[in-house]
Amino acid sequence: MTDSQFTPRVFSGIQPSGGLTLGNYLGAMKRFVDMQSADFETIYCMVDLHAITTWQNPADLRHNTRELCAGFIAAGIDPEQSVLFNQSQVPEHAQLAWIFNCVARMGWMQRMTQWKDKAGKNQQNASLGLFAYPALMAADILTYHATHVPVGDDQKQHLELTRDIAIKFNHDFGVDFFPVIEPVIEGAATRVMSLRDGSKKMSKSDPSDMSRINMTDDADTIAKKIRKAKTDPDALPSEIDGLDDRPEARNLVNVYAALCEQTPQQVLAEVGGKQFGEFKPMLAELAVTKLAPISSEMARLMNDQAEIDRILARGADRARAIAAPIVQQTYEIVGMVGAKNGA
Ligand code: AQP
Repeated sequence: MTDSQFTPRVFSGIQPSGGLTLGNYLGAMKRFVDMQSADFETIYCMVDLHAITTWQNPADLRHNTRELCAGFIAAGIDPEQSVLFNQSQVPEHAQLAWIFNCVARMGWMQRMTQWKDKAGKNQQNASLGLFAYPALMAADILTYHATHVPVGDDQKQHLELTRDIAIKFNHDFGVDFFPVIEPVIEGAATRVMSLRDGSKKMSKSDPSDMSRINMTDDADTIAKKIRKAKTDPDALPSEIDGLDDRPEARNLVNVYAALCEQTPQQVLAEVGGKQFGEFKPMLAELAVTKLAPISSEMARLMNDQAEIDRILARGADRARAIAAPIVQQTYEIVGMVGAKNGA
């Protein structure tokens, strides 16, 4: 299979499982905006079917889906240029996920670290959907024959599994039908860590609100969270090597670098030798400058939820126009009988 067989096409998604965090923004959404201006067709999705793999209050799910849509647009996604929609409005995702449930192997799923982390010690009580999550993710991507998938570092293993599913499907059915995707994991903040524990990822579902910066936090809250962020007593180093074994310091430097679009080394050249008492206010000011326009635009967009729903419905129509023929062809390859399924 040659790469040129497939149109360069970007797909990625974010779960409406809570408010957007700085981790989602720097690891994913900011990258989505960058790719929109490049030479790609871009498709971005609020993955609500993924969100319900853990319990979601229905009213919260509706609110979070609309707020996430507002976040995409406020961050710079143009719903005319990109296809922007929520997953459940395009049934082809779930249809292809079932086929992939029958391609993926139990052993592959059991190795997934996200499954182990989220199910924890209570795997018997976790939902079957949480276990099958990566097959749905593969379907999200491959139902558009996407070639490039920008994500944070935590999703790397799921993208490798997507490649394995595409390769096994193509091999089992003797076709060159699904592309073998390229993960795009780039930037200074591919894994933003918790502000309370430098060994844990910043996450919307962390029980501690102090562990994360939410895109809807006001300036005082952002400044307070950064002031209280866990650090160590030493001054910042001038060289990257000086961040070894200092996960909290590394995290704050990476966040600063990603926000001002520099490398961590460039940041250290500027701030090396400073104590956290001096660096934290610099970081807070930068974060507020970059995030405040996004959060105020999100609030403005949330005043017209009917317009958000129209954007999502229109995006879903455009998405289905791409996805439906690909799922139809998949059914034909697999041997499903139906009026539209060929011989
Ligand atoms: N801390 C992070 N640093 C960098 N990137 C991150 N992403 C998430 N957290 C960080 C990236 O954001 C995209 C969307 O993630 P998701 O919402 O689908 O699920 P997640 O990775 O499980 O994110 P959360 O915030 O931790 O959600 P919950 O708490 O619901 O599980 C992905 O590209 C992800 O890499």
